[in-house]
Amino acid sequence: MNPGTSLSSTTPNARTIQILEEMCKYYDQMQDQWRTLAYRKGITTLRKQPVKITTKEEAAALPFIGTRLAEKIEEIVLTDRLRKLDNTRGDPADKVLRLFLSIYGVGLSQANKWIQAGYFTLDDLAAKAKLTDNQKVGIAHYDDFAARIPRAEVEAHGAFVKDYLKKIDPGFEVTIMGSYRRGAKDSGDVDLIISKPGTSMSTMRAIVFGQLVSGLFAADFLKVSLATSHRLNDGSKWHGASCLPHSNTWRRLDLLLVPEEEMGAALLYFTGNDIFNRSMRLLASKKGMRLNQRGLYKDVIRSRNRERITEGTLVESRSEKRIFEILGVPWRAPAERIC
Ligand code: DCP
Ligand code: MG
Ligand code: MN
Repeated sequence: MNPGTSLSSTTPNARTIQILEEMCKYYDQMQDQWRTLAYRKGITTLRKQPVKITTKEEAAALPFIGTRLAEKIEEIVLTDRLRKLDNTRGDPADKVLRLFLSIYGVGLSQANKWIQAGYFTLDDLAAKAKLTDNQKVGIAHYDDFAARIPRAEVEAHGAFVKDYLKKIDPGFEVTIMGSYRRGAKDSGDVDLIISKPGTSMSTMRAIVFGQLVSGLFAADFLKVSLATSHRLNDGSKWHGASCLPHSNTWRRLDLLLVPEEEMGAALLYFTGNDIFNRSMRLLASKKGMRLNQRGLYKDVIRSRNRERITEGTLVESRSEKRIFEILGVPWRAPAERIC
């Protein structure tokens, strides 16, 4: 997944970490965000230990490891396995749920509805379920979207978009983001920031969502647009799939349109990872500030239950480094932004 993972074999807790990572992956597939986060934090702590952690008392004394995770660590050391993980692996209902949850854009409530309707396979869904357009694409290209994309191919998708856009307007810049910018050897999708210095959003929008996207469809590089929720999209995003010439594997592609003055905040957001972003946002809110993909804001007034009352005033959005400085966080290179 990330370059840090390969280091795990050199720690005295390598075997424990390996099994905890499998459990964490299971919770991630189940879209159980809390347990996924708890496991990731616990694994990070464990990876830093210079000695092997063998008892639940030793484990529970460490940061981010609660009693239940501590008990699991002891169980792994004593038995070389984790019953909970073995149980989930054997459960067929669970397997179906994980299959459905791994379809692009499918959440827990949709997956459970399908199970209650008696569907067990992707073929069942394709033949019998009433599907949205996104779900149809997610099922038809299930294997494509589940496959990791090698780093060189991520680069090729980025280059295709960049070359095409430069022909329309050489002033545009295209930057590959997400796990690629963190240095990952392969990625789940291709994330691109598109920007033209000194140019308004409306002008960029007209060129990118007008000429670029339609041109890339005509070139048979883009294959489909995937609908995004209006709540999450302010007209700066495009989601869909692309395919290189002479290939028939569709890849998920995300475009983010960014005005020059917001580039720092956008770089920070789109580099991730998502957990790192969450911790930066939490830190901002503890300092009375607010961080999102457009900027860092101060003087944000919140009610007693932390609900935001005012938007606050913009402090910084151009420079990624300045956002770290203002938040009092030592700079972390993209490859180190893994929690
Ligand atoms: N992001 C976020 N919160 C989300 C989704 C995304 O903060 N709920 C940010 C951080 C991510 C970046 O956007 O790193 C790109 O999102 P991806 O889902 O493409 O995730 P990655 O690129 O990090 O990993 P992958 O290789 O799986 O695509
Ligand atoms: Mg990505
Ligand atoms: Mn993405």
